[in-house]
Amino acid sequence: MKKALTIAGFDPSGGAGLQADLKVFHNLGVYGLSVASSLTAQNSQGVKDIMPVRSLFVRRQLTVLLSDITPDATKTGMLYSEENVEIVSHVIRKYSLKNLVVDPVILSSTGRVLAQKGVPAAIRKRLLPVCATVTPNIHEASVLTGMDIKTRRDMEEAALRLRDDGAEHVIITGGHLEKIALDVVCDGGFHYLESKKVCGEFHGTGCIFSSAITALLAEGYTILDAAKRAKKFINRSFRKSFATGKGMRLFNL
Ligand code: PXL
Repeated sequence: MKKALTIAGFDPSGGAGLQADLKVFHNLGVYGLSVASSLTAQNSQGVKDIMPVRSLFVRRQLTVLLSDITPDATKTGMLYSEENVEIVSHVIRKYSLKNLVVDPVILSSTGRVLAQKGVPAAIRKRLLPVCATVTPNIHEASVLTGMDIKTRRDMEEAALRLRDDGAEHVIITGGHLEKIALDVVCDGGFHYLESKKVCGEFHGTGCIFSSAITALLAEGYTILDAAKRAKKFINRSFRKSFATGKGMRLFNL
């Protein structure tokens, strides 16, 4: 059985973060391991509070787990503090973790800041050089690069800049050009994944996309095939989402 590890935030609504990642891993037939880098108080209407897990305890969770079990792929989600980015990057190098997917979580869908100020720069410096792919949405890619991304050409330029930081592949998601949801995959050249734009407010889309890629890498798919399959997975998931609270729709994976 292949194993995938998520290092991310705890979401009591189950729509994003660790809970969503574990559901995706299970759905795709991969055994899920998980390390909490932050706790949140949130519901379908948004994130109300955040408690970062102390970086030394993030390290402890990781080293105890990794001294026993080696994941076939790993993803990072909401790390929240610069210290957590540093510690996670250190452990990833120490254990030579392969197939690393970095989801640079910076803002929630409702606009709450999910990363302290130094986190974007720390992600670029510490995590991009060791990742197989980074999966920012347009907003995250704008914050990471300092660009104002509006067009397909801007997405390509941002992807090249993140590749210059050492990311083997860059996948920028959610370029809503007219009726199309466009993802740009960059491995030096460019590949375009297009699908119809889905209406509605969803919680956890980015987490689900990146954890699907992580599970598929654990199973041995290439990044491009994993991205194509993850896009299909998220489109199936939209159809299975439901409005159970007063706010955004949650994915019932
Ligand atoms: O979707 C970004 C995200 C990631 N991780 C956690 C979250 C959110 C958004 O709310 O709560 C834990």
